[in-house]
Amino acid sequence: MSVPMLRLEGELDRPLAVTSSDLAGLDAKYQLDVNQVDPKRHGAAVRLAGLLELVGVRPNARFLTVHADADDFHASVPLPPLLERAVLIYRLAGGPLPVSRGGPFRLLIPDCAACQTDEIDECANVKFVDRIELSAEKGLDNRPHNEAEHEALHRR
Ligand SMILES: Nc1nc2c(c(=O)[nH]1)N[C@H]1C(S)=C(S)[C@@H](COP(=O)(O)O)O[C@H]1N2
Ligand SMILES: [Mo]
Repeated sequence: MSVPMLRLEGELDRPLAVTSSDLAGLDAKYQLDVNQVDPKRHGAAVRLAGLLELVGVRPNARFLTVHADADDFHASVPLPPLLERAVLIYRLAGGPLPVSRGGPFRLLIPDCAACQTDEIDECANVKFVDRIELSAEKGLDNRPHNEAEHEALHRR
């Protein structure tokens, strides 16, 4: 089985693809158990800020787009609030984060707004993340626009 990779691309000094081992190798100051920021969730996580330090965000990057090509779900949000608090969950109990938990890589923005109430809402907690893209302008975003779309998404 091939090792899952997460690609970091766009307005970066050093675009890169990382594995969960690479994430585990990031400085201890960036590591946490997601339980510390959301008591309902479990798993090893790394602060997005630490991950982005590795690739060097260019000064013109203002948006961060999280892509799940697996199910064609994408969210594009302003970078500064994400840099402050978002984390990426990448392991559970020493193994890969299961797909049932949004693995192998899942973004989590602690204390985000309820679905569809703000630009940074629960819907932006993208599961099955395979690419993170930095850009000057807002990128691809197909989060649900209304309750009907939202319900349809949760039924899939
Ligand atoms: N890849 C992917 N990520 C996704 C979704 C999705 O359909 N596909 N749904 C989003 C929506 S609308 C919500 S509200 C949250 C729900 O995550 P939770 O069940 O872990 O709270 O996941 C988000 N992440
Ligand atoms: Mo949502």
